[in-house]
Amino acid sequence: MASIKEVIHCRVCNSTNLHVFLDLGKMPTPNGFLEKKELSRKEELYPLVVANCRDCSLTQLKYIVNPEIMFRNYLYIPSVSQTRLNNFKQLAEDAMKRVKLSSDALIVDVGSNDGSLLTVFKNLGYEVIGVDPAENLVVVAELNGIPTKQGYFTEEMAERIKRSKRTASVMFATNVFAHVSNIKEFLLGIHTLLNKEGIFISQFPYIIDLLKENQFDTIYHEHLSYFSIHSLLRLAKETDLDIFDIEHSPLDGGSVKVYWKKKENTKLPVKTKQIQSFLAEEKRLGLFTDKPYNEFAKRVKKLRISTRQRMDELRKKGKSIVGYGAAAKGNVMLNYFGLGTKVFDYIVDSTPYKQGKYTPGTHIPIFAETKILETKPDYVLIMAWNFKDEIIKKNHKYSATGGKYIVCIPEITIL
Ligand code: JHZ
Ligand code: ZN
Repeated sequence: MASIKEVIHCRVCNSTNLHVFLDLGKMPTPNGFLEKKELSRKEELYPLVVANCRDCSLTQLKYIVNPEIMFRNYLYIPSVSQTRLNNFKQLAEDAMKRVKLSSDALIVDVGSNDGSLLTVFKNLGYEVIGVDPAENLVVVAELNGIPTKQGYFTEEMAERIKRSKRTASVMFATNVFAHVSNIKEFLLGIHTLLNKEGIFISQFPYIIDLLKENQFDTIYHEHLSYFSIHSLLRLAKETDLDIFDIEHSPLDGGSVKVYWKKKENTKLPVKTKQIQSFLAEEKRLGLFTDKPYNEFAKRVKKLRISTRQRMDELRKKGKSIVGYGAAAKGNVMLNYFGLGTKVFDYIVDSTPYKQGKYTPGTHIPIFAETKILETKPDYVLIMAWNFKDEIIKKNHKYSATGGKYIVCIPEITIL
């Protein structure tokens, strides 16, 4: 595959009626952190352009980057964020309430990263298997005691796991669905590997929250799709899977948990009322019209201007500013706003693999979190705004010495 491909047909309904509503410009991939020796090399930049399908309401990227460039060596891990680990624990408990697991039940996580979610099940004595394309993380997961298949989840991979083990009672894909180009094949794989009474839980940021809260920074090359429930149900229709429940969660600024089962499993009731209420809200907000997307784009452009102005003012007053959380979303914000080393002295991040590296495109150095108390900057801009509460709580000593926080989603605000 070439390094970049234009999307002409909607991933869900095949329509060509795609309406581009926001162009965030060309930028490096959001987890393309650099070593010091790489700083002088020219970075590869890719267009970041997003469109909504007028026929099925799927929001999607207009250009997709070859996944091998983004995922083979991956620096993001979930286990450094307690909020995310708590979510995994809740997801596991939720699954166990919904399916009665026998002692030989198999649990599969697709996009299993360092194995954090499966560890919950492993500690309860269940057999687990992870699937992940990142070679470096497969090594980490195996060291954590989580058997992991390296590669992308396809029907063929599902067959292989089924043949070597058995079918799965519970399957997960948390923050993975959006990353998959051939989503129909992915769901075929789920159908192949899931057992008759099993459930599949997918969790991902919800388009409604993204639009309402100006979360433009969750739009990046790794996220090919931004699902509405309408688009998801349309997708489900083409498979032998049913969506039987949907729940909203506050994670990552607003996510949905979507519960799937095999059509042949009639024991699990479909929560039609609950599903209908999501559909009604999407209709009410006009997701099939261009309006909410165009209005969002307008607000995002304004946010760019207001944030740059605010940062400029602070720097002119001689204030020091650092960033908190070298998140993928943080890199989108920095690149789109055009904020680099003139504004930020450094960024801190709890991920050991990111420390000592530099942010893609903007080349800001990344340090361990302890640096904040060592240098006591005037302002800390929380780029991982989805973990704002966890970060502020953990750094109470910084606030106690007069340090101030800034967030720029949904609006630029000094807390
Ligand atoms: P976080 C990644 O996005 C990429 P990112 C991916 N595409 C996706 O969808 C989401 O994850 C799920 C740091 N941190 O999780 C850790 C601290 O330093 O919002 C992370 O680098 N101290 C798979 O990268 C970053 O912030 C802390 O106390 O936007 C948060 O990144 C905490 C809580 C976090 O995902
Ligand atoms: Zn469509």
